[in-house]
Amino acid sequence: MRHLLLFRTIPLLLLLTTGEATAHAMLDRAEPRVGNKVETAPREVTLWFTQKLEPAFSTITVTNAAGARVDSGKTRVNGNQMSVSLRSTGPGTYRVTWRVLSVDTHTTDGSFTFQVGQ
Ligand SMILES: [Cu+2]
Repeated sequence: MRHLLLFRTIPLLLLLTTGEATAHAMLDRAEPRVGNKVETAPREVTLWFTQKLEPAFSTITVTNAAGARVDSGKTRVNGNQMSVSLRSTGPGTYRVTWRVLSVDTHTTDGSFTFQVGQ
C-alpha cells in the first residue's frame, strides 16, 4: 500500500516542478545579441534576466573559438542584470556561458555565441 501511494504522488510533483520552471531566471536579452554579428569587438557582455539574481552565485564566462577565456573573470550583478568586461578581442566567434542563481534559489544556465567581424 505504501508503494502505491508513493507512485501516485510522483506525477503531481513533476507537474509542480514543470509549472514552476517559468518562474526561474531565464535569459531575457543580451548585448551583444544572441547569435548576432558585430563589427567591432565589444568591451563587455551584458545579460538581462527575467528575475533578480544572487550576485555571489551568478557568473558569465566568455571564450574564443580556441576555448580560451577572454573575460575579466569579474562578473558584476545589478538586480536582474549582469555583465563582464572583455579583454581586447579580434574577429571570430565567441561563446558566452552563463550560470545564475535567482532570488527564488533556483539555478539556471545556458550559453550562446556571437561573432566579431565584418
Ligand atoms: Cu525558479
